[in-house]
Parts: sequence; structure tokens; C-alpha cells
Amino acid sequence: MSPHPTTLIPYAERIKAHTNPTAIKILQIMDRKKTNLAVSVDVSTAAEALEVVRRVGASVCMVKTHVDIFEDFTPAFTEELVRLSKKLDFVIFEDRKFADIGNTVSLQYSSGVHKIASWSDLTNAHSVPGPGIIAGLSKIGQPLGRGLLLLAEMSSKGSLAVGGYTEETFKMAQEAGREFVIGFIAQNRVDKAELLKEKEGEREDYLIMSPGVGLAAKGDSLGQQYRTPRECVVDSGADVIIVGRGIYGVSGGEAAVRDEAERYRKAGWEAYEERLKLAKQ
Ligand code: S5P
Repeated sequence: MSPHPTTLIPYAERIKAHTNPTAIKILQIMDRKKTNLAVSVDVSTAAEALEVVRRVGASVCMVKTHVDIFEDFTPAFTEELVRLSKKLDFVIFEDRKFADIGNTVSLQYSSGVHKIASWSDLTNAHSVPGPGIIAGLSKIGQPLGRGLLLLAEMSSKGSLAVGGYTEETFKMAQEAGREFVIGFIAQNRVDKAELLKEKEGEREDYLIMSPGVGLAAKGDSLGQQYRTPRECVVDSGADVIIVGRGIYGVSGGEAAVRDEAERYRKAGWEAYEERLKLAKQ
């Protein structure tokens, strides 16, 4: 099978195919810092999460959070995270996985304790409620220059997001337009080449971000499944790899977490360079 055309284009050259400020920022950072690594900081306190971010910040294009996990969440956390994102040059992705009707998600995104839209560059949503979920989130996020990913596939065993569901999710994103929906959480290039539209010689470009990445473990006891960075980036065409426990869970203290992030960054970047070589063959 020939490689997906988007995967043969360097990140820097893909910038011009985007208008969403968050998509542009992600691709610029990836190119500048030579990293396609996102670190997920799923720890139980905000203080611990900030510690991990300080250690891994230099190696990542993105920091992914689940702020509802923290037992000590306050707005001071997001202020510090935003400060670090500017200092260390990364994008913030609150992995909220919205899944309700448009009106409810617009409130969940803008309000409540977390006020996600006010500090998170990127968030994500399930497509199960239909296009109203995109409309509800975009009303809040698009004026702020935020971006949205749809979950088209999941890394966990037995996921129902397969086949027709995945295809319909892609279509829903395509119909919504890329002013706000910039890509997918997926395990494969769900933006199949033959479905991509072309305008004035420019092909539609979507960012594929893949969680379920590990260099050591193959999975966990709760259905998570891991692939290596190379499997994700070269074999399946992912643009960004998302790593959680593989990095923040490593034993050996502060320096070990920093070193592990660097190890994943290198593995992800070498895989990206390897796939670009396929373009020259
Ligand atoms: O399909 C998915 C989608 C997501 S966003 N599978 C996932 O694992 N995730 C998230 O990625 C999950 O919520 C977690 O925050 C991270 C994976 O963490 P790890 O510790 O298993 O690497």
C-alpha cells in the first residue's frame, strides 16, 4: 500500500494548508523543536503535574491534561501552565472528550470550575451526539482561536469507534470545516486519501494524534493497548504521539522523567524522518 500523501509532506510545509491558529502553532512548534511528542500528565495533583511539565516541557510540542483528575485544582494551575507553555513553547490540550448535546458542551467548555476554553488551546470531542457537538464547542472556541479534535478511533480494546463510526466521524469533521476541527484522535489515517478535497491545488490537511504509545509495555490491565512510536508514525501515519505513563511513570526521579521524554522525542522524530524518506523513493 502506498503511503498516505499527507505523511510525505514535512510538518513545516503543511502549515500553509491551515487557517486555524492552534493548528498552525502546533505545526510551527513541531518543526522548531523537532518534536512530535505530546505528554499526557495524568497525575493526581496539580503540583505534581506542573513538576512533570517543567521536566518534559523542552521535549514536547504539546502537554495534555485531564484537569478533572486533580484533587487540588485551582485557576492558579492553569495560569502557571499557560506561563510554562509560553516559556517552554508547547500547546495545551485539555483532553475533555466532550460527548453531549451542543448546548451542554458549550457550557461545559466555557464555564464551571475549569473554564477550559479560557486556557486550553486544543480540546476533543466524541462524534456520537452528531454535528451539534461541533457547533456548540465552536461557538465558544473558534473566536478564541482554539482547535478541536474528534475521536475517530480509540486505543482501548473493544472500542466501538471502528468501521462506519470512524468513517462518519471523518465526514462530520469534513462537513464542519477546518476553521475549528483540525484533526482526529485516531490509531490510523482516518482521513483517507481518496476522501480529501482539493482547492486551488491545496489538499485538505488533518492532524492525526495517536495515544496508546509505549516503548516498554504492550498494554495495561484495563484494556489500554500500546504501540511503539515507529509503529504509530511510520506504519500508521500518526502526526503526533501521545505518551502518558511511559514517561511520567518512569522510576528514577526527576532526571529519569526528563531523559525518558527525550528518548520518546527522539524515537518519534526519527520515525517522522524515516517516513519522509519514503517520499524521495
Ligand atoms: O483512544 C484514546 C484516546 C485518548 S485521548 N486512548 C487514550 O489512551 N487516550 C488518552 O491518552 C488517555 O485518556 C490518557 O490520558 C492517555 C494515555 O495514557 P497512557 O498512560 O496510557 O500513555
